[in-house]
Amino acid sequence: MKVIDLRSDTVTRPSAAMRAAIAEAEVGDDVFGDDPTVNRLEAVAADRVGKEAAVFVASGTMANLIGVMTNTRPGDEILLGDQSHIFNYEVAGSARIANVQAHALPNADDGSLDVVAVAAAIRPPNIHAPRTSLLCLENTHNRCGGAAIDVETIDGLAAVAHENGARVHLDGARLFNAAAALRLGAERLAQECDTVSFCFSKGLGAPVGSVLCGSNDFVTEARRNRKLLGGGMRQAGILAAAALYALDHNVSRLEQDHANAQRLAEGLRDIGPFAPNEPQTNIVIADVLQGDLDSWLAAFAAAGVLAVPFGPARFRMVTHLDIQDSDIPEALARVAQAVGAHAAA
Ligand code: TLP
Repeated sequence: MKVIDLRSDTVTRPSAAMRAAIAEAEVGDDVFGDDPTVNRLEAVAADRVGKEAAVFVASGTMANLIGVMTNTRPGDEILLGDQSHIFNYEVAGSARIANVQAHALPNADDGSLDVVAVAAAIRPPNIHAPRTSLLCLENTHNRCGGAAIDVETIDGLAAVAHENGARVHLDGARLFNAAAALRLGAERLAQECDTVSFCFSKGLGAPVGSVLCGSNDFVTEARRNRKLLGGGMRQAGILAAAALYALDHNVSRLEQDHANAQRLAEGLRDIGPFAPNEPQTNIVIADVLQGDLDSWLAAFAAAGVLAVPFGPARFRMVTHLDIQDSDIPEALARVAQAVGAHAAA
């Protein structure tokens, strides 16, 4: 039985063509700035999001941590959503390593933050207070069901941060999914943000890697922080080649993942004891209305459908480029069978 792995869009395996690009990559020592493939990737990536420069890093977590470190000073405060990846899933790196204090504001269901709440949270200069130096946004928003946050909202939040002397970092791990859903360029979505990160290892199907983009001065300093974290890589061109291949071949197909997520959510709704979101991109989040989450996940897994828990009574399924259109009805049939077996028991 073929396992239909919907745990994340990180589970993809490099295609034969991507492996060929990796095998053929020209390489050098990137810490010396000598790797031509990394240099090309950084230039292409910066251009794709409309920034002057980019630095290639190992992961989305590292990109965000270096983003926070480079945009702040120890003892500063950052504002971010209480559902954000940085606040929930990055092992408190911003507290432990960047030495900043996180002030979490409630994310709305659509992944946005309230502009009035952001303005109110930015502290005026005062000898007692930390400096609020950075606002972190996320698009698409993972825990808010892959929500694509519209450009007016991003621009409005960035404007309020800038008016009050704070910078803006955008965690764009799935920025190209947001761009596809909103039918806008990724560079437009990131335009008012000072720095933006995005990942090649999620919807784009590369095995490793993310980039952190911003001004030339920012990226020069970010490279120092990458070295500090042990993230200076040597013949990283073999990884950059996969990322370049992903940008060339796997961006234009993201809408297919979004259509599959919609079909998956509709099917789950019809099956019964689950209340899924209406996915805008490739992430389906479903509340479990009856029965126990762990038992459902175990029953799905026994039927060859993998999902992850995403709250006490909630699971997540993510579509990606290793999920064929025909896998969706098959996954739904298996889930329906598991539900039928549960009802009969
Ligand atoms: N998210 C992973 C898990 O950590 C939850 C996933 O499967 O979705 N920003 C966002 C918005 C992310 O969703 C992720 C990964 C990251 C940053 C971190 O990227 P990595 O895993 O490369 O460190």
